[in-house]
Amino acid sequence: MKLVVAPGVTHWPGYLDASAQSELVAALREIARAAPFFVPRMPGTGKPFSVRMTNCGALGWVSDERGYRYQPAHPQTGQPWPAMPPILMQAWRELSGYPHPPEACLVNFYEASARMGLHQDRDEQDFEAPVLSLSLGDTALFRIGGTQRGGRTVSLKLASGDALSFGGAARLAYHGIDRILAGSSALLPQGGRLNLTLRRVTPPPQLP
Ligand code: MD3
Ligand code: FE
Repeated sequence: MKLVVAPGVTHWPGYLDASAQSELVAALREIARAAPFFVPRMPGTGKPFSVRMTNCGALGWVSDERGYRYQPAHPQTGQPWPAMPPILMQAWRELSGYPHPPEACLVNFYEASARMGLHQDRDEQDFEAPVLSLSLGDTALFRIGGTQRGGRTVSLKLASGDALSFGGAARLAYHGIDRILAGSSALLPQGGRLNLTLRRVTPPPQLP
């Protein structure tokens, strides 16, 4: 079942069933073994994020004192990011409506006290492709507004297995995570929430 939450925002509650969620958690454990979670820092100030991050796919999003960017290697190991598992490529094919494959999957880990302030995702060169989010573990209270900071916002709960896509008018919307509902899921034995965002970073190849 799909719900259009706002123009460009589509929600598929329970898109991943229990077995697909477990399969994805197992794939993420392998990814985190090869590309350990790191603590991103705010450009300029160096203030740490409360969310920990890693990536899979050709490119990964990183943030440190020098700025936000996509890069092909892990900031600490220098190794290329692990490949995107087939279950993520399948979700992109089924839900994105975009004819070219994703290049980056940012994996965010939230412990119970972690938050993500309202922001826009604008480090990509291609805003034609949607961003596709998959949630695992504890439910999050997610908030989305318009393309101007300070406009009205709506809140949505994102539960384990939910998919959400942001395209068109919503691609440059402000959004953030207000809080995590600790203990709402038993998927991750130690609790917390994983969010995966699949993204196209560069424009698709041009036909001659
Ligand atoms: C709306 N992540 O990684 S996912 C992020 O739950 C991020 O970890 C949040 O915001 C999380 O940048 C929210 C939902 C989401 C992701 C990308 C968007 C919403 C979006 C891009 C444009 C508009
Ligand atoms: Fe974002």
